[in-house]
Amino acid sequence: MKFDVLTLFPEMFEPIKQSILGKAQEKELININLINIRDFSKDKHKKVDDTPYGGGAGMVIRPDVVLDSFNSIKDNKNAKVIYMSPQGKVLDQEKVEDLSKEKHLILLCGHYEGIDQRVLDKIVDEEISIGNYVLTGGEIPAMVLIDSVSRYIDGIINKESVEEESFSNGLLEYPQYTRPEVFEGKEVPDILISGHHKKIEDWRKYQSIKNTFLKRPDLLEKLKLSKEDNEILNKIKNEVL
Ligand code: 4GX
Repeated sequence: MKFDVLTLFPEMFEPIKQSILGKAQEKELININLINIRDFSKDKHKKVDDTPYGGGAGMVIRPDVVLDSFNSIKDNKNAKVIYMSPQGKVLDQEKVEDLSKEKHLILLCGHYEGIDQRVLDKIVDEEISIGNYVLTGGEIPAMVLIDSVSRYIDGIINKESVEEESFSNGLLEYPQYTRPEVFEGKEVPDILISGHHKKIEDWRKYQSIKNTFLKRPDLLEKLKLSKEDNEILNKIKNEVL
């Protein structure tokens, strides 16, 4: 999968060169190409923005510079172009999984008061927000999108992890434990040491449903639980209420 990122601040993308995404790039499972929009300024001072027509605070990025940076990407006609913006639909796990099926994403990061609408109308396929709060630019949202989408690409993390993770089945995760068996007087739950796989599986399912009910009841409302899981939920409700 190829990600081209159009940004005025390519240096902000150091974090996604580390850890799992760093290894994925070494193995060429993903290719993250950073394009500095400023390189396409024709101005002698490398200026890319100007004051908004109609007045008001801040600066707006010029459409010509953005279009030239976009046109430098080869095969851009077959890519999906995403503008990171608080005006977009909020990214969720379903959207992440859909995007992971694309071969080529171009992520456009705005800064200041945004980008001239005319170039957005010309090149953007989709606006995506990472949440209902205002950031200083689209770079962190672009990294969030790349990170979440990359988890679905074969070979980056193991399949079981993708499937077991929070949200993939719509439920929160069960609690995890490792050595030592006793920590500050607190023991690991007996079942996990029993070696009884079926009982462990049932305990984990119970804990997942309980965690979701207690911490994120909003998630449970949208979920269609199986008859079995619903019975577990009713049992949990009787115990805690
Ligand atoms: N999820 N921002 C984009 C520039 C901007 C200004 C006005 C459109 C209109 C954000 C978010 C986000 C801040 C990135 C403003 N774009 N992006 N930037 N939340 O807050 O994606």
